[in-house]
Amino acid sequence: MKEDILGRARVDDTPELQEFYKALSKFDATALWTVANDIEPWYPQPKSVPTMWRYEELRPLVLESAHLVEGDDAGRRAISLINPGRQDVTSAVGLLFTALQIMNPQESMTAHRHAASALRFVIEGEGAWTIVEGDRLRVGPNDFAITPSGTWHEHGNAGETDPVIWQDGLDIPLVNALDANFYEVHPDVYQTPGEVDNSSFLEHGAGILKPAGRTWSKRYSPLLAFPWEQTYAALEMQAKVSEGSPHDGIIMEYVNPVTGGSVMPTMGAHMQMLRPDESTKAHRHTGSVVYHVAKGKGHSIINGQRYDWKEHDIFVVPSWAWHEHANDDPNNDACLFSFNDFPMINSLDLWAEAVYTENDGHQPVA
Ligand code: GTQ
Ligand code: FE2
Repeated sequence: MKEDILGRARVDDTPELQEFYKALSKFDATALWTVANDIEPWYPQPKSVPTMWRYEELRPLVLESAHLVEGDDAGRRAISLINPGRQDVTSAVGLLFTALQIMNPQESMTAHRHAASALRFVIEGEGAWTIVEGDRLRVGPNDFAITPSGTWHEHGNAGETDPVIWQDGLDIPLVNALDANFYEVHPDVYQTPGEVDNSSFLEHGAGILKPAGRTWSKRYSPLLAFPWEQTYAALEMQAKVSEGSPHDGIIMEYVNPVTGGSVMPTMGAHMQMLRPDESTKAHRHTGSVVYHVAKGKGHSIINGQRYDWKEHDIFVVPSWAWHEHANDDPNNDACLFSFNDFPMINSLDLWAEAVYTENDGHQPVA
C-alpha cells in the first residue's frame, strides 16, 4: 500500500523493480518498502470485527449438540464463537477464543491440561463442577472460575435433570501464535479430587483477610473460583462510594488475592455494573475484550454501530475500537462480565487509550 508521504514507503512500481522483487522471492526475501506501510500501520488494524452472538439464537443449537455427540468423543462439547475476520485462528476477537460448553445431567468429561489458559463463566444449570489441580469447584449461574496454564482440569454436571451451559474463554489463538501450545490427557483419565470441595475459595476467598504466613509463588491466582454473590455485593458496595468510570460505570477486576493483579498472566476479567439508565462515554484502547451480559438489558455502540443486548448475549470489542455502553432499563441495573488480554498488553508496555471527542477524524459515533 503506497502512501505519498515523506517517512512512509512510496516507491512506484516499475518493470525493473518487478524483476527485482521476483529475484528476491526466489531466495525467500522481500523488499521492506513493499510491505512496510502494511506491517507498520499508523494505528492498530485489527482483522477482528465487532460481533454479537445472541444467546436465544445459539442456545437451541448448543442444546442440540448435547444429543448429537458424546462428551467422551468430543473431548469437550463446546460451540466456538468465531469472529468473521479471524476464522484463520478460531478466535472470537484478537487472540482470544470463546465457546459455549454444554454438559448433560450426570455427565463428566475427561481430565487434561494444556499450555493455554482457560476461564469459565456459568450461564445455566445448578450442578456444574470443575476439578482444577485436584480442587473440586462447584459453580452456579454467574460464577467465574479459572483454569490456569498447565493445570489439570475436568468438568461435570452433578445435576439430575438440567444441562449445564457455561462460557469458556481461552488464550488458545495467542498461545498458538507464539507456537507454545502443549496438550496432555491425564494419565489416569480422571483426577482424584481432594476431600473438601471449593478448597481454594475456603482458603483464599475471604477477600478482606488472607491466610497469614502462607507463600504462593505461581503466576496465577491461588483463588480459582469467584462466586456471583460476593461479586455482585462488591459492585453494590463500590457504587455507594464511587461514581465509577465515565467509560465503564462501576467496574471491578477479579484479582489474584496474593498480588492484587490479574487472575492469570495472559487474561484478566472484570464485572461491571451500569446503573438504571446509565450510559457511558466512548473511548478506545489497545487490547481485545469479550463481553457476556450477566444481568439486565441495554446496548453498546462499537465503532458507530449499535448492538442491543440482553442476558447471556456475548459481544466483542476489538482492539482500538470505539465503544460505549448503556443500560436501557430505568429501574434495574445491568451487569457485564468481560475477559480480556490486558495483562499481556500491559506487561509488554503496549497499553494505549484515547477518549472520544467529536472532532476525532477516525470514527464518528452513529
Ligand atoms: O473445557 O477444557 O472451549 O480445553 C476449549 C478447550 C474448553 C475445556 C474449550 C478446552 C476446554
Ligand atoms: Fe481444557
